[in-house]
Amino acid sequence: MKVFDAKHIKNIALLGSHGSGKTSLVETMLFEAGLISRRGRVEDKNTVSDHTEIEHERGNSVHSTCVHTEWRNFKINILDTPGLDDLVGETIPALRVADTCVLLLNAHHGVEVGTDLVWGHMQRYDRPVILAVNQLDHPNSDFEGTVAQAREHFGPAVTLMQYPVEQGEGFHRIIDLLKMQMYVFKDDGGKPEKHPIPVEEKERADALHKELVEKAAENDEALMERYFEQGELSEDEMRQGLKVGMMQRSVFPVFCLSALRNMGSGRLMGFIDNVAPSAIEMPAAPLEDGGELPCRVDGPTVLFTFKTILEPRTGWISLFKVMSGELKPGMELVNDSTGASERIGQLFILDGKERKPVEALQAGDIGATLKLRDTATAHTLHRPGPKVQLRPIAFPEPRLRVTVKAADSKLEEKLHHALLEIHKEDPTVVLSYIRESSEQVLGVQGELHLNLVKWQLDHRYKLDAVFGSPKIPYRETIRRSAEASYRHKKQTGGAGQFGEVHLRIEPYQEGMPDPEGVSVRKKEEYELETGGKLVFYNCIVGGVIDNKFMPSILKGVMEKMERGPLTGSAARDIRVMIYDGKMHPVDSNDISFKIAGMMAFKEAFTKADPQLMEPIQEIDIRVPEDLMGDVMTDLQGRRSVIMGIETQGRSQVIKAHTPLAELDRYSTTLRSLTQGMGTYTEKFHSYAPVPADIQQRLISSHDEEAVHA
Ligand SMILES: Nc1nc2c(ncn2[C@@H]2O[C@H](COP(=O)(O)OP(=O)(O)OP(=O)(O)O)[C@@H](O)[C@H]2O)c(=O)[nH]1
Ligand SMILES: [Mg+2]
Repeated sequence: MKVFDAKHIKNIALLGSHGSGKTSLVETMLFEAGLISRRGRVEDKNTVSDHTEIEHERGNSVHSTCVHTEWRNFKINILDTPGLDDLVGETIPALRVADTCVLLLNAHHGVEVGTDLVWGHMQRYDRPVILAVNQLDHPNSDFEGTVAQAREHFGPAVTLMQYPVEQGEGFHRIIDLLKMQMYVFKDDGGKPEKHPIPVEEKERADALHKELVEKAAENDEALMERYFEQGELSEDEMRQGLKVGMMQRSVFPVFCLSALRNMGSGRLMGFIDNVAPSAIEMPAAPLEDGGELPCRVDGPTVLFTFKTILEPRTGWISLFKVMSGELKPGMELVNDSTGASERIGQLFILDGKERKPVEALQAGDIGATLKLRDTATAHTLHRPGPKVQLRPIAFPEPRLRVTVKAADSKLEEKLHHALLEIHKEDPTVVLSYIRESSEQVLGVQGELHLNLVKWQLDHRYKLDAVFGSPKIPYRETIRRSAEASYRHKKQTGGAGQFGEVHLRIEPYQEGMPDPEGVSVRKKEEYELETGGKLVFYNCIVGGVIDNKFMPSILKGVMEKMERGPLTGSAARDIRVMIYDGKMHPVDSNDISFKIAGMMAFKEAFTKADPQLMEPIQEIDIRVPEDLMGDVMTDLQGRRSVIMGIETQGRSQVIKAHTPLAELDRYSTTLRSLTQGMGTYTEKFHSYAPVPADIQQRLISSHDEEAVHA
């Protein structure tokens, strides 16, 4: 496999909504470059990029796949991303290592939900963008409509490089506004014939060419001057100006395609070669320590891993970008994230499922290696020596959380291990353990994503798992003070037990003065693991309870607070004053006073107007204006408090406070309410009292469960 020098390497990410034709375009680019002799089709399950079993089963991309093509002495590394929004965990790493984004627009759908959603992610990476309007052969193709929508969504940087002379069945001619030629394709596509622009297109082509020249000139003063002097720019001068414009993101060049009919990919690849920036032309990569790492061949060898794949027979495959220097097999590197030293064994480039060995990879290139000992995605590897750490990848927070356990509890360990492996491959599958409810919780991006995890567990790990909704971490507290006492007495043969505790409990607010009517001998404050505080006062006078039993009473109170009297949820923000009690010279011991403390607390709690508190989430929902009504109605049905609405671009962002208990699988509902247009983020905001009727329902169902446990 030839080693390409950094100047001749271009890294592109293919992005766009589901079904816009990215994988089909990859097939065409490989075929046009002569790297494959026959073009596969997604429907025939024989494309280079959609090569995994799940992709064949689903008929769409599930993973980001790395392939490369070669066009006129340039190597183009292509990252074919999945268009479905749930699979954003695959798209974001591709965005991170690509130097140019090629965003596909489907000519018969225009700018779709998926387009807008991926555009949102692209914005965070600030990469040059090429727009490719695909499916121009489709009967409902509407190039003008699509371009108009693109301008509405992405702004005036949208710049025509080409336009189709006709669309639909008859599509076979493209006017190129840089070269001012017409490309005429044969029915089966491939290499077009170049013709002069026909008379009937001349006026339009000239006008659009003029717009393009001005667009190219406006990014460079010298070019602008030359344009004013000559009224025209040469092709190379236009390319120069367009490159500057692309890197400044003031030019998003638009190309025409029919991936299915193999029309237009050659011109697109030519433009990528001549105009899109190579990695060494891109700004230096930011480091964690605030420094920068320029992409230079003569720099220190630094890799950034952006994908980790587990292959049954091979083991772990790490995909990386050479961020600086040169890489050769046998090199010893240090993983800056784990500290592990990693020896680079074989070096490959990946083309779908194929691995092609290479002798070396230069700065800017993308490659893979096997069996690294302790390296995962978004790790920095460098030569032993000073620390170099690139910024990690910011993966989105889960949008759907479910509990997961093995159907057969004997296989729990195996399930945990399997989920950790799935997480290593897809960092947006997040595993956590909730100690309070002893639940293993899986965080994913949505229902589809969850189904893919289920598919993996089933197909790859032969594991049957049970999924459910995580318990709501309610809290319990009190609204007024109450007193209670409890005598624990057991004197029926053997070691006796005796302990009597009298206590008062009160709601606790930060900064409140010490309690009245008792003499405080000792005060202890505890930050509770589950949130809030317990303030424990020893107000015993006359030694009625020996100090040595105080910790046991506290233990009893704390145990009862861990599993509160109402619904077994953790209690918080209570102060307890132990002000009286009784001991027995022989039978009093720690366990007696622990039980007496626990039971006295429980009794006082039920008399202190106990209140269940529920977690309130702060949610930001982004929806197109015309769909806001339905979303608002639905929110009101979820006991939400609308905190505000603001306009952001073409969307409305609703800010609301909603009980977590009302948000189970909300991402799914929001998708169906908004045909997939709506997205939302949520984070914990505060605790608030549960309404009385709901509190009653929760207490009864808890009691019910306790009866049947
Ligand atoms: N008519 C027409 N159909 C096309 C064209 N390109 C792709 N298709 C069809 O559109 C469907 C989706 O194509 P894919 O290449 O899988 O689209 P994708 O963007 O990779 O989809 P995801 O992987 O789900 O993101 C397939 O049935 C293709 O045959 C085109 O230029 N014209
Ligand atoms: Mg695809």
